[in-house]
Amino acid sequence: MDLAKIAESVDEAARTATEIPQFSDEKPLSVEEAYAVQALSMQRRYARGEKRVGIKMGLTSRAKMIQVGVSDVVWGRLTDGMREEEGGVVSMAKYVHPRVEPEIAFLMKKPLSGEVSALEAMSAVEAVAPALEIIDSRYKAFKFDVGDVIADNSSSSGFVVGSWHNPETDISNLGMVLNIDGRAGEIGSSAAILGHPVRSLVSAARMVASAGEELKAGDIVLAGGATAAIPMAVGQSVLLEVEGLGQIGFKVGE
Ligand code: 0L1
Ligand code: MG
Repeated sequence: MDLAKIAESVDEAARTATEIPQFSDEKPLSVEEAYAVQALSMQRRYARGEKRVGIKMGLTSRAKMIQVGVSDVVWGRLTDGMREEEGGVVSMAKYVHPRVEPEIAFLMKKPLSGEVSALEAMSAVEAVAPALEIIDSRYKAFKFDVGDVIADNSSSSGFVVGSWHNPETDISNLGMVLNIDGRAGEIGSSAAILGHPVRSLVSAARMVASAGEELKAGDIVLAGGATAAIPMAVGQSVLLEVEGLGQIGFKVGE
């Protein structure tokens, strides 16, 4: 299998916001091959001038793991080009069929990599914040297997981060409400992220290490969705309220 060709195909699909057939229709990618494709496709973005700013963790809830048929979380890379402005307008033209989900973000103050305890992970955190992830599978009808989704940067496509708070804030069980046009669309808790968002950070350290990388000081880590994702549509007002961490949102434009 030509992994560089597959990487070019997912990168072009993301760059041009064009849907493509899933690769598993022809021949499924193994998890190892899929992460190699992801790394190659991200090299193409970096070559165009985008900078890596952190990582996202995905499939961090039991429900999503079962849906995609996996027993471990997945991860993807975040770049500065994916960052959307808090309170700004997100253009649908940049995306294929985007969905938004409520998350918690970590800001790293020290490098972290490998097998670490929850305590070690939290001691490397500078701050925590409410966040919104815009996931956008490049595959037709948002249909994929685990290899497809990892190759497609784990559906990572956009994100918004709110104001940073003290890392000692108790984030174990914060109420999270994702409002669309002033009405609660999804209601959940940060506890839905692997039981506690710090578990996602522990997994992040393990997974980047297996790719020969580390979380660096200044990196943002998106811990994973606390509820199901909501499909975005032009004209929507999206607002996330996180107990104790405040509100963030954006409007959806053409
Ligand atoms: O962030 C996520 O949990 C999404 C990971 C990929 C699966 C999907 O696109 O729903
Ligand atoms: Mg997510």
